[in-house]
Amino acid sequence: MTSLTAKDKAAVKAFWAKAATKADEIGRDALARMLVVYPQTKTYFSHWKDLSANSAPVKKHGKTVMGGVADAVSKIDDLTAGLLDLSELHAFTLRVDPANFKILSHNILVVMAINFPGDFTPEVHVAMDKFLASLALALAEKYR
Ligand code: HNI
Repeated sequence: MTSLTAKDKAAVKAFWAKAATKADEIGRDALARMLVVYPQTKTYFSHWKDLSANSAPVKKHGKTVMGGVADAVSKIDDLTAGLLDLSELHAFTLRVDPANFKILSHNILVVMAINFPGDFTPEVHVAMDKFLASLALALAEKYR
């Protein structure tokens, strides 16, 4: 996986400045979408009664996840170090299969494209895809 260039990082930060204004909705919709499109992910949230976009836990966790994404944007120059604690949590406490990080990242991309069709140019798409792939890799770090 090629590392992020300065151009990628600039594109991510510029797009995130816009996307952040809708971070909570993006997180909610990406999570709800993941649970429908990749139903195997429901096993991690079996304690939630309602898994739809308008359920309180989905809204709350969607906001939490995007808080993690915002944190990663601020640590874009060293995601592995920056996300070490979060990786540890997902690996050892939550035991989330790391394959799911790519899955959630894909759903975040789709929801961003839906919400910002004009801004989500092919250049922004490749930068965000690489950033979210780097984020997924950093979260999978403690699994090795
Ligand atoms: Ni994830 C908790 C961020 C992917 C299942 N997750 C968190 C928290 C953050 C977070 C932040 C709260 C940590 C804390 O309590 O201190 N998760 C992220 C990010 C990604 C991600 C940035 C990838 C983009 N998490 C996933 C995936 C799954 C997942 C793919 C499962 C399919 N995460 C969880 C679960 C929790 C969680 C489960 C605990 C939720 C709870 O109710 O305590």
